[in-house]
Amino acid sequence: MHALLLCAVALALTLAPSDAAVRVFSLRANGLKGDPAGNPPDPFVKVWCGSSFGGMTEFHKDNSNPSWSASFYFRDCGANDHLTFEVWDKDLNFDDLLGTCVSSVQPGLHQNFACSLQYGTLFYSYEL
Ligand SMILES: [Ca+2]
Ligand SMILES: [Ca+2]
Repeated sequence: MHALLLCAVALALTLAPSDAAVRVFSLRANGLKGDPAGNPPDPFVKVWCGSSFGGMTEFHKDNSNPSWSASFYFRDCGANDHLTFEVWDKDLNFDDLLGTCVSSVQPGLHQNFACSLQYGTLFYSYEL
């Protein structure tokens, strides 16, 4: 019984948001550029908070205006750490980097944060 209770408490502590945890969600972009032949890109995004790599979104085929469903949770990332996004075009051999966005994490909920790329705009939301 006690062991079960301890497990439940440990789980609750693990899942509870803390002061140093960042959740990134609602990634989307518009106006992304594909190849010179005019084909749209197959975009996906890689996400970091500080030095922690959070992983990458799914990619969307032939889509200059994607909305990604993936969200990211950084357990040990807090105010003034850098959120970094790399937007990539998936290709057969070598993916192309379409742009990079870096911002400094601030407390609170931030929705539809916009970052201009060379071609197009990346939008994301995050909460600290
Ligand atoms: Ca390409
Ligand atoms: Ca491609």
